Amino acid sequence: MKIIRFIVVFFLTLTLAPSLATAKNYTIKEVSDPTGKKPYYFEPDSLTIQPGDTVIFLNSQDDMHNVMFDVVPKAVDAMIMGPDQTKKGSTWSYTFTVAGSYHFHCHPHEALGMKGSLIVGHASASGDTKNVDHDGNMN
Ligand SMILES: [Cu+2]
Repeated sequence: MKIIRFIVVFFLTLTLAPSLATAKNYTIKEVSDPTGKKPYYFEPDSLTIQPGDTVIFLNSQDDMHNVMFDVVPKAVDAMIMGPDQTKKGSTWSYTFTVAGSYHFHCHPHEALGMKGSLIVGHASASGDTKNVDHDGNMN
């Protein structure tokens, strides 16, 4: 009987351990520094995570930021966009399940260079991403 219990525990561990061990949370700060070299930016502005991980976008000041993904892997079927974040400490989080390359920006500060990129699992091969416009159209 001991050997059967060992076998059951062994296979349960193999089955459950990866999903329990791998899901992580990452934080990307939305930073305003109007007198600095870079007035508005994401920190970090590039990040590699694994499928199932969550990214928390954290507003670092009482200023208006948001997050919209304008390049996503082709398998993503819905627009990925957070609400306006106006208060220091406000967060918006998203769990990424589709592997590939992503680009995002903040609407109010896009022209000022507030952009970032994300790799989920592995970078997309050439031609495996699509663009998303501000109306949610994908091409
Ligand atoms: Cu911004």
